[in-house]
Amino acid sequence: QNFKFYSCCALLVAVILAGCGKTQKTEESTTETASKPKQPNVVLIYADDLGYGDVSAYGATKVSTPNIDKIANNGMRFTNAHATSATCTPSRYSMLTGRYAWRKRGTGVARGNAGLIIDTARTTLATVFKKADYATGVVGKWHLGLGPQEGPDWNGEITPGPKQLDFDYSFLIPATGDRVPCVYLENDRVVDLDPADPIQVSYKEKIGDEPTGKENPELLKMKPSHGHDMTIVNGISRIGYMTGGKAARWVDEDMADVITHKAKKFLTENKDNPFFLFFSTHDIHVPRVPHSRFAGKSGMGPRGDAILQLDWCVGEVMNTLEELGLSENTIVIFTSDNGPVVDDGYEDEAVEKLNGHTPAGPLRGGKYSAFDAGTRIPMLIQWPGTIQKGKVTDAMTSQIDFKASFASLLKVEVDAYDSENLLDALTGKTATGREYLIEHSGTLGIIKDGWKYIEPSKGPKVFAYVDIESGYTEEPQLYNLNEDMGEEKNLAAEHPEKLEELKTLLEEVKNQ
Ligand code: NG6
Ligand code: CA
Repeated sequence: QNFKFYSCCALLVAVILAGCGKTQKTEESTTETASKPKQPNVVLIYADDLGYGDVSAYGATKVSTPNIDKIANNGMRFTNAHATSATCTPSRYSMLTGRYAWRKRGTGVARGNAGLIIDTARTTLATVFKKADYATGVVGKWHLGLGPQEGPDWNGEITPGPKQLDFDYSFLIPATGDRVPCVYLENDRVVDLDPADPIQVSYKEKIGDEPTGKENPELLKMKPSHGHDMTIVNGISRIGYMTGGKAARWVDEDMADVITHKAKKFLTENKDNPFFLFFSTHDIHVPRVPHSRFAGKSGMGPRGDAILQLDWCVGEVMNTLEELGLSENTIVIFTSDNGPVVDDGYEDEAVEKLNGHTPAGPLRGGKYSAFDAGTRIPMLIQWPGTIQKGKVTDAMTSQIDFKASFASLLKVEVDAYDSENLLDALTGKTATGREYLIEHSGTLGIIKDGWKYIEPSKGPKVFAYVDIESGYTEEPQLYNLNEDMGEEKNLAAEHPEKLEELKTLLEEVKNQ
């Protein structure tokens, strides 16, 4: 009896002591907080193929994006922000590594069965956050290859991948919605794969006996307008052939829901520690097959509906941050990987139902193009308490600079390569951005002091399939963007000294 009493007392004392310890610890961390503020979380929302004119905050009137606009109202809108390239893979490669993709062969639009194209010896944007003890995650479109050089075996552990590049967690669309294999990967493995039905992928020849868009167009719910006539998955023919993995295949209509759910789950699970989430949406890339909640709602066909769906995804992420009490201490970046395209290979009425909408806004060209619409994209950054609400900046910035800028913010050392510390411009402290900026499409361009030079290159004037001006000419081009945002007047002949200056600078950057 006595023993029981004493042990009860002992337990009580222990509880009180532990309680004291806890109080003391809280006090300690309060003191710590006073000298060192809690590190901000970072959420990078990366839209796909979203143009400068596709968002109402950037002047779109035919389609409305209230959730995206809210970031502009609560934060800062960039009028002169750039993706590094006019297509997805090189843009992502440059943004994540801080190194221009055009410095390395094999960084063009990746096949769905390409090996990982980022050398795992390199540091990435995720490394910056890892070094600062953040939890790091990537959810959504990857398109940087996976596994060994010869490509992945989809039926086992697929490595190297995001993990080796310092992302703790990944949930991936391996390449694009229009490329096989049409399955999700979670942390190195295909989700819901039945080992009795292994996946095989080929980009060379048909494998297995599944119908293709070319042979069985009658089975399609959306027909290709160019390419995209290989294996049919969910009534849509894709680029590449696949067989097997039936239980693992995605349903395009559910894709936004699936990845948004995973993004929210990552936020919730990491609410108590600083985190970096790279949320890479599938919208508004082809095939545009939005959920029935959005289908038909924009009046602009699936492309407009996909914009509404994208806006919903953004709203879900923002609401989750709010519910978790994290909005105040989270930096949210919203931007796009390259410029807009209307018909990108499927008959989805994007052209017919455009309804006067201008995806590129006032810019010339579009996705794939050396003209500005190829890489000049919408970008919004919100950071309550640090970035002034509703601010608009014309600082010239590139997504390649995220790496050095966050390294500076978090005081960690990484190789910057081509990445510049633009922290002050990205947080609105200064309106001064980059001194010069490189644009990459099939050719290179350089912008400095409002002047833009495009290197001469061979190739078609217009990419006929997508009806986008390439910006390629065999003569050098020089534009004064301050006076001629639409790049209409080539001033190369009138300003030979400017031309020479930019050409020389571009050569220097190439040789760095
Ligand atoms: C092109 C595809 C296009 C799109 C693009 C990559 C055809 C005819 N066109 O080759 O549909 O997938 O590659 O887009 O196949 S990106 O945004 O991922 O760079
Ligand atoms: Ca893209």
